[in-house]
Amino acid sequence: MHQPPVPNVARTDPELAELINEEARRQFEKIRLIPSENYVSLAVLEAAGTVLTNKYSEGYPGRRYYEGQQFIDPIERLAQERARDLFGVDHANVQPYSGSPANLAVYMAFCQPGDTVMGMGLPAGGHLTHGAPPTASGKWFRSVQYGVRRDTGRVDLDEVRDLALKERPKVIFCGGTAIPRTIDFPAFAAIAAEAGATLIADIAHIAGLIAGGAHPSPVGHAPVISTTTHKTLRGPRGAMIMSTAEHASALDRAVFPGLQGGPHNHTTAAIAVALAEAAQPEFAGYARQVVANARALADALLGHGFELVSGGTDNHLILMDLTSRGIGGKPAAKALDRAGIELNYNTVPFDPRKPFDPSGVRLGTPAITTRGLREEHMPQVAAWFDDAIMAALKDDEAAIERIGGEVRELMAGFPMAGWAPAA
Ligand code: DSN
Repeated sequence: MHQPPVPNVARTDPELAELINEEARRQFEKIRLIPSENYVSLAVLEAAGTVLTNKYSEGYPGRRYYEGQQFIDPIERLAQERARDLFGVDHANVQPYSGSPANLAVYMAFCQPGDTVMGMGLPAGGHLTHGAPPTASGKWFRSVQYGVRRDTGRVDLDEVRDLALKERPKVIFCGGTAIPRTIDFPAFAAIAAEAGATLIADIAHIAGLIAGGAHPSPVGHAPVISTTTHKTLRGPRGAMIMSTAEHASALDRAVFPGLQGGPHNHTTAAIAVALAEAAQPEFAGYARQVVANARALADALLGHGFELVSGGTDNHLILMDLTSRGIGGKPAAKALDRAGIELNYNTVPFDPRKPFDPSGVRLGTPAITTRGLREEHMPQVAAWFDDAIMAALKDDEAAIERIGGEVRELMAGFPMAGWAPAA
């Protein structure tokens, strides 16, 4: 059952309590490889589930539009201070509701509608909010997009520079959602400086790796850094914008009153807890292990003949092109899920297929690392992965079910904060 238990939900809304408990069990039993997901600690869960949700606090500590902020102000100040200390930045705004609103606030702080903005294309590994055509960032701005090289699968910095000098964007986003390689922040900073643009590092995927010293930091290169708090950073669902002192008030004004009303104080408290956890020495061990596990998993998958975009990984994430295996990303992801291995189907660079039925899958190791899996488990995960794909190609549901049972058996040995067997 879910931990902490939910006896009051069970009494007043048994149907919902059952769904919560079953989701906790599902998270316990599966090998969860979605690279943007994780397991938060019980302390983060507790903080997120408090009476802080009852309070309105529009404004910032010391400057609120509602009374009764005696305890909310120090909570938000704690979160800000811990973010500043952990990442070594001048300023941190911990109020954005999530990554997309955070990035919209960045546009609001630096751009006017119609301005030119630049980011990595979604099919190449960027994020929707980095100027993708169907989003506000693509519709309200003149968006130019860079990609990766066809031969290496890596960001083409020559293309970025040429495009930036030709188009002169107001902002350049680096970072994304399907980038398996180290982001070269100094190179992006040099390009932004030459083009007269402000560099925004979206570190949502790698924030935990940066905090734990397992990926270079953008601090000192990008004056503005946006991130979610729930991926490798292992906090609640939320976001932060960090910056140099110079940009602090423009960013604060963009978040509130520009885009948002009252901050979600229960989330702010849980972010503060997660940031304190990320400052502990064990967190650096976790971050290093995430990367070691991803490398071991990538090597094992390559050993089974799978094709990985860029040939491998430097971080927590692996992007796989399944074209040569004769299966689309979506049927593969669905079969793997039935086999107890959860990931998401994903476009790969230059994908000839549509985003809702793409050629690839995206996987990563933050969640399984939190559960305690290590390099020695990765060959088995890769073998199950291969077996499940083969079974899917042969419509062999019995084999898929057998793998699911074996996965459940393995994961039963790795405790999960948030779930415990019923007493
Ligand atoms: N949805 C997130 C991810 O899975 O990477 C990005 O916003």
